[in-house]
Amino acid sequence: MSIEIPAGLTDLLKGYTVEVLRSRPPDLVEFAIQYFSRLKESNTSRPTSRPLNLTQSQTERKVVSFEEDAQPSELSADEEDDEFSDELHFKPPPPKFNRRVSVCAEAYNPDDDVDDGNEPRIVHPKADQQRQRLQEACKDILLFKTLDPEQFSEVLDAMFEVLVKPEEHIIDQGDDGDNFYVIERGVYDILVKKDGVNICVGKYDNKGSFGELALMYNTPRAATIIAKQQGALWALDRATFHRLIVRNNANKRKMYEAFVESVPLLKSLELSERMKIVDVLGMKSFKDGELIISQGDEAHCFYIVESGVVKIMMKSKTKAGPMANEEVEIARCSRGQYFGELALVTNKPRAASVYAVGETKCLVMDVQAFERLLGSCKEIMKRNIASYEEQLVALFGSSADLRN
Ligand code: 1OR
Ligand code: 1OR
Repeated sequence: MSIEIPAGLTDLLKGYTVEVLRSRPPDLVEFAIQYFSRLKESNTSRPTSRPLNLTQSQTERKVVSFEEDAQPSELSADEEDDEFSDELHFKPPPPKFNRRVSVCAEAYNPDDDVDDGNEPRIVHPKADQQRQRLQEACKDILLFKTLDPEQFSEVLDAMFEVLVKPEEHIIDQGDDGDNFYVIERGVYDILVKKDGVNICVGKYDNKGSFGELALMYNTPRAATIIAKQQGALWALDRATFHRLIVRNNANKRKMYEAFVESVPLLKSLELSERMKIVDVLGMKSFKDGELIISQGDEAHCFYIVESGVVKIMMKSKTKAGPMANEEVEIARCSRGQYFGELALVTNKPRAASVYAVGETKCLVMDVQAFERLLGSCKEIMKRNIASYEEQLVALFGSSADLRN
């Protein structure tokens, strides 16, 4: 007896499987309901009966993969049909599902998650100029700092450009996570619901990244992100973020667990809180004499010295005479000590400059992570800041005006 496979069944299941591999949904059944409902909607509005690629018609935002001078990249129907067996995929961006599906709030343990080397690679081809812009936008992204060059290149390959309009919601609190975003340009408000009301708790101003938490911990989006003007973002799909960034966190935790435990400032935190800090930390190396913080600059990061030494230098802006603007060394920090907190706590420009003394490595945290994760350490920082004031007077006399 032969069983006839209905026409279209293979394609149908293949399309669904590809979407599952790409989006790694926490609930396969709920995802299937969404996928096939959309397929049905799409088939009633489209004449073609090709298997649905959710991204072709469903993305709400304008996604730009190529500039006018980009190389042609359209796939032939055959190539597209072949995508399941191919190692390298040229894909349109993944969908944004607006409806919440159930979310597993279990703590993610990167140690349990091993790369079998068989997962598909997603590539959005880019023109040279476009890739340069992408590289520029990603050069200071802390989450990418611990990737090796090959992994970083894979991340860049997989990213796709998203143009946004004023008041557009990039992320809504409570949704499932689809992408991680790096800002190329634009201002974005961060809103968090308190007693049912959205409160603006911060903003991104033409730099930074967001959307990592839901993808890292498989939790609903923790905040709403709204574009305040026209802007451009680079998005990284959930599956690639998972494969390259989340898996890398297992190594990061192993490397930094003991060190972070030894940092006096972080002593009062639970182990799980310290691990969350490690997950979002970046590591930066500085050469002897390199400027790490410049007095008067706007502040974006907080630092902990991992190895080497930094010196803190301050200059007076108001002192007249030959000593005006001359930098004076006021302190040094070594392994386990932190700096760069003052401007973040006081919301003022950097009060001093900081330079590396010899080869120095620092752990770096962005201001949003600082606010989110170090709230309970702020009292300790504030006590130390009070002692800066006393030392300021002791070092320069009560009339010294070294602040900006
Ligand atoms: P996500 O995937 O949860 C929303 O989607 C994103 O907003 C989140 O990842 C972070 O990247 C970003 N609390 C939570 N998420 C924040 C916060 C934040 N700031 C930015 N995001 N807080 C504000 C800190 C200035 C704490 C609010 C209590
Ligand atoms: P920031 O964000 O202002 C410069 O960037 C950093 O230098 C500052 O945070 C502190 O982390 C660090 N006064 C001001 N900043 C200090 C001081 C300081 N010591 C370290 N920083 N002191 C008083 C100056 C006479 C303390 C001197 C021991």
